[in-house]
Formats: sequence, C-alpha cells, structure tokens
Amino acid sequence: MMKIVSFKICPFVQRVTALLEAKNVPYEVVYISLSNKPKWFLDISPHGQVPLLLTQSGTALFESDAIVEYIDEVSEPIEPGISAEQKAIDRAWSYMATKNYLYQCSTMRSADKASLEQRAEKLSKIFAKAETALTQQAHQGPYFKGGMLSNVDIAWLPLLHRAHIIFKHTGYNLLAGNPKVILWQQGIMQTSIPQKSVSADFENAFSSFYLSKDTYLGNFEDCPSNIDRCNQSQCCK
Ligand SMILES: N[C@@H](CCC(=O)N[C@@H](CS)C(=O)NCC(=O)O)C(=O)O
Repeated sequence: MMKIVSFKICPFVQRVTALLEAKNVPYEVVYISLSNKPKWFLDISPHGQVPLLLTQSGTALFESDAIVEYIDEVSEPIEPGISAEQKAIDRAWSYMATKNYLYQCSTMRSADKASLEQRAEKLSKIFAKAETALTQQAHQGPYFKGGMLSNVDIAWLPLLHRAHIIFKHTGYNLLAGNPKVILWQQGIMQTSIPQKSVSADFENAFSSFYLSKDTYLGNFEDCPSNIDRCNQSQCCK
C-alpha cells in the first residue's frame, strides 16, 4: 500500500490525500514533526518537505505536482478519456490554486486587520478568476467543470475547505463577492472528501494554529461587524 508522509495541516499533503480519497485508492499516512524531522525522512527526502509518497516498491516520490501525476498514471483516471488539451487546461487551473496555498496560509495567519484585509484582497484575485470561468461556462455545478469531479476540484479543495472552516468559526469569508465559487465550495464540501482527506482532529489542529491568540482571525470575541466580509448571521463563535 502507498504511504504518505504527512504534516497534519499541510495543504500540499491534503491535495494528495484528497485525490487518493476521490479515487478510492487505499493508503497509509505517517505523520512527522516538521520542527524535528526524523532522520529516516531526511535520508529519503531531497528537500525535507512533505508530502512524500512511498510507493508500494518503497521508492520515495516528492513534490506534490509529481506525486499527483504519478497517482493519476497508476490508478483509474478521476475523469476518464479527456484530451491532452483539456488535461493542459486542467493543470493550468490546478497550478493557479497550488501556487496560492502558502499565500492563503499567510493570509489566515495575519496578525492584524490591515494585513488580513490586504492579503485577502490579493488572494481574492484567484477566486475572482475562478468566478469568471464559472460564469462563462454558465456553471451548473456542483464541481468546477459541472457534474464530474476533476483534478481541478482536487487542487482547489484545500483552499476551499480551509476557507469553509474559517467562515464557520469566524464569519469571515475569504470567498466573499464570488457567489459561484461559494456554490462550488458547497459542492466540494458535500462530497465529504475534504473531511476524509484529513485526520479526525484536523479542525482542532488547524484552528489552534490559524485561529490562535496570535492571529487577527483568532481574536474575534464578538461579531466582527467592522469587517466587510462578515456575514452577520453567522459570525459569532
Ligand atoms: N513544492 C512542495 C511544497 C511542499 C511544502 O511546502 N511543504 C511544507 C509543509 S505545508 C513543508 O514540508 N515544510 C517544511 C520545510 O520546508 O522545511 C510540494 O508541492 O510538495
């Protein structure tokens, strides 16, 4: 069975486990501490980052893009029979998401209102691009390309799942102003792949890091009515 070397709240890891969940490919997860990386991991990981995939024959694969492509090649395609052109388009949409994973992390970790709003505004640009694409294709959902779950959904899933948790706990919507993206997020959440692709205590681990005393989002005691993105009906913890 494949093994994924993981860190609980890493979005790059979640993209890989989400793909495995979507395809029903069995896998094991091995968690490591990134502040105290074990020697066996450093010995097999060229850049010391997770995710790392250990194949059935024990080969270590690194870089989530390469791992996702490997999984696609060795298992049933998530979306059978798509053309080379469509694959290239899907990869491009996927890169748009994955290139912004770390930026979403730093947005959520913002220490004050000004940084949060400035970063959220910048992050919004990719959600607005997805909104335009969904509008152009007269999106009926529930997934990015309509009725069939694709690699694009899997690449965006960590962003959309984490935006969902932030909204649930704080009322702050990173997707504000992009109604079709919000519908798409609901479609993804309903698959339960987001929940299955992380550990049972993910939401706690995620919240203690991103909604801690050190972050602006973690310090909402009352409805943050001073925040434009707040949906008043849901913003109290
Ligand atoms: N380009 C890498 C990025 C992976 C990455 O940034 N992983 C982070 C955790 S989310 C990590 O391992 N950080 C530890 C380190 O860089 O030392 C990929 O796509 O796999």
